[in-house]
Amino acid sequence: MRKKLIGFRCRRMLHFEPRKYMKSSYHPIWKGVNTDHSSCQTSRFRLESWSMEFFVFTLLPEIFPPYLESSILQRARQRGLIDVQVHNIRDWTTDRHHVTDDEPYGGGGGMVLKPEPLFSAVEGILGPQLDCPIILLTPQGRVLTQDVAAELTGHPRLALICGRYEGVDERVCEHLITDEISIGDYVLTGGELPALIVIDAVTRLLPGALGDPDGAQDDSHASGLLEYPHYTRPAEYRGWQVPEVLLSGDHARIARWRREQSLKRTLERRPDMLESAQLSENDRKFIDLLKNDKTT
Ligand code: 9WO
Repeated sequence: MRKKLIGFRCRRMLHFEPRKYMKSSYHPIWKGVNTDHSSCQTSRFRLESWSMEFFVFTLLPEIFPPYLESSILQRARQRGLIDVQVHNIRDWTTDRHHVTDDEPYGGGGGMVLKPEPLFSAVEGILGPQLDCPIILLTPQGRVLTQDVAAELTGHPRLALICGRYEGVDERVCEHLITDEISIGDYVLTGGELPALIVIDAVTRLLPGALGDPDGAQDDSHASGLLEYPHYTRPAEYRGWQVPEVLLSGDHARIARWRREQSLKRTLERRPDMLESAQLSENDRKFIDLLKNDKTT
């Protein structure tokens, strides 16, 4: 039987109606659904007939097609689940040399992305309303998690701004950007790869993107635990055996083994995730057992 629900935390609030929009607003109506995603830990929404448009603003548009034309994202675009428009910020310069950067006020090294072409590009493409999230990819943003990705599926349109040089003029951040997202605590040479990562993480949550309408529900971060180990044929490779339980055909035993492996891995590698995972009485007993094994 297909699982009808994603996750478990917000089960009460799930519904099965297609997405609808309020007039002249980008906010979908989540009838009976909790839209306060901050209180939820994992992606757990049943999304139906979803589609999204991404507007990317970058100085290096050529980075995007190879990834967007591959595999899942290519298929999602062909199915009309997503549309990605990549715009070159440089096309919106008005000077003869198409300059997009300038020296920082106050001195110091490096160059700063000028505000005018970015404002012009975003306002020119999205219109003066700017009625969708305008996201800057920056190490100073909130960190992209499965929750954030799920939250972003609630918007039919997203603008992704990719910085270059040493930074973006602060007035862009203050007056154009509505959200800042980081993919982790490291510095890159630009926001392009983070933008692709946001598109990837969000797209695979859209129903039908993975072929299986329930596909994205079972992955590690959706359950709040890390994934159990996977095996495929052959049953023995270089003398290494697939765990016997997986060949047993005993589905209850397999499910229990997988759950225990997930718990064990999460305890070993990401104990922080256990704090917020939804655990049964049996899960807790098993974890206590593991902890005792370690200390004795
Ligand atoms: C770079 C930076 C370094 C230390 C503290 C704050 C910082 N902000 C930025 C920044 O916004 N940089 C712009 C985009 C321009 C230079 C290259 N950019 C960038 C984005 N480098 N790294 C990222 C990034 C984006 C999302 N998640 C991780 C890294």
